[in-house]
Amino acid sequence: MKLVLGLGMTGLSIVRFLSKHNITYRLADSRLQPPLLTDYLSELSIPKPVLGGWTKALLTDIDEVFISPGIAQNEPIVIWAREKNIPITSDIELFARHVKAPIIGITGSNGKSTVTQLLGEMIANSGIKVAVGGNIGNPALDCLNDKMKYYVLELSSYQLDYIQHLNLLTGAVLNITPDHLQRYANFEEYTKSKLSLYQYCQHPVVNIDEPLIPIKTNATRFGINLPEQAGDFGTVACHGSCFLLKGDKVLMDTKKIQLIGEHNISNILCALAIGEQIGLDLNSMLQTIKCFKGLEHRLEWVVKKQGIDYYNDSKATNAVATIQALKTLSKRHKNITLIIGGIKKQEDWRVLLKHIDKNVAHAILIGQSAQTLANGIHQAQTTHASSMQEAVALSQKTAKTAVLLSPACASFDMFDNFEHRGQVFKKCLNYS
Ligand code: UMA
Ligand code: ADP
Repeated sequence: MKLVLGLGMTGLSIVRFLSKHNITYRLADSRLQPPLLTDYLSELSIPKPVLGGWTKALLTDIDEVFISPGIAQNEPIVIWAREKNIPITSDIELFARHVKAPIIGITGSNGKSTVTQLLGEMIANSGIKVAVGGNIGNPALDCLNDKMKYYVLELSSYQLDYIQHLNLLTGAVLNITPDHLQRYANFEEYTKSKLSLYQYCQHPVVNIDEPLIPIKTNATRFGINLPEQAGDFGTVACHGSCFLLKGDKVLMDTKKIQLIGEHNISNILCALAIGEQIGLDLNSMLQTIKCFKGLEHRLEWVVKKQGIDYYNDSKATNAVATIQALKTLSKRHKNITLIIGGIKKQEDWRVLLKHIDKNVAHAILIGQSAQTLANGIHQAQTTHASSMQEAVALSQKTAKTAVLLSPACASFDMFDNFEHRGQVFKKCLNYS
């Protein structure tokens, strides 16, 4: 019998799959009210899930554990299963055992969802059936469909940690900067987790701007600077404009791109490099890039009200993402009003604080980390707000040019998740 751990999105997708294939399972979640309990009970109902604290008895008669990514490797249940030599497998590996079409894997600390979505749209716009899933919010097993010719999967480090076997046609690690360090002994372990994606890749795609990524000789390469080799994707600045390049061939003026920021140019180059790997037509990919507006909650321009531009970057849950947002917007707006704060990750904020002092006129501080931020910000004015409503109202009174919600933090102290936080922000602006 299989043991399925976790009744969130992943757990539900696993039990749906097992039950469709008449594979018997036991389902357990350490929470008394797991988020998808009602969905499970209305869809499958038996076997009844085992809820609350885990015991060793859960492993009786189990030959394989399918684990949800939110469950850390140091949880006793994981240790007990390893002691009994019971294999622990992710939903991604189970998916890969059954899939018929090639898989493309995308990981990295920031930009995964943007690249996964853009690449998916590039493939779909070439008239090829493709499914986009994984950590982006659509469990891989729910995407399985024999009509698909490709799968583009966003893979988190949590998912990669529970994979032993996977065959990726191609894939990329976009970048590696501190994130989720509460789950790892140190940054080196987190880096190893991200780089493990390349163990499974037939045709690696690498970001030559990321020093932590070893450059393999058979890799397709991309980077912000002038390409070094004919097959590399890069850019060149010329007479005040910037152009996407493949080798020395000019592909497109970046003015035609709707996404903003150098980080998004890097994301676009990665999608182009992978698209090229799988033989997509360059012109068709460039057309998709021109039309791509980006995903909600990622440096998303929301509205202009009384001369002030409002941006929702709720998905910025670490310092690097907020730094990129400030770097990008400071080229368009002076004296930014920043709404920032939440649950701080285990990361160094010194560079972030410097960027705030340099580019922000007024920082409105929310959530658990408000006081830490207040202690570290010296040039910008700071005000505490106890809710998003209060933060937005304050921003409307004091903003000079632009208001940016870019929290640099996880959202769970005040919201269900980053989507909820972004939606509340937009609702406060009467825009949702
Ligand atoms: N949990 C328990 N007890 C359990 C099982 C889970 O307390 O028995 C807790 C976990 O510790 C975690 C939470 O429940 O805090 C959710 O974990 P989960 O593994 O049940 O999550 P799922 O609903 O299955 O969603 C997961 C991904 N979540 C995580 O990795 C935490 C989703 O990514 C992903 O979209 C989904 O699978 C489909 O593949 C979310 C995420 O935040 C968006 N990912 C992290 C990120 O992007 O930074 C890695
Ligand atoms: P992920 O899926 O890795 O979290 P997203 O595409 O959802 O990535 O973007 C998350 C946050 O990171 C957003 O604030 C976005 O503006 C920022 N971001 C996107 N791409 C990059 C990048 N290449 N480098 C740094 N930050 C990025």
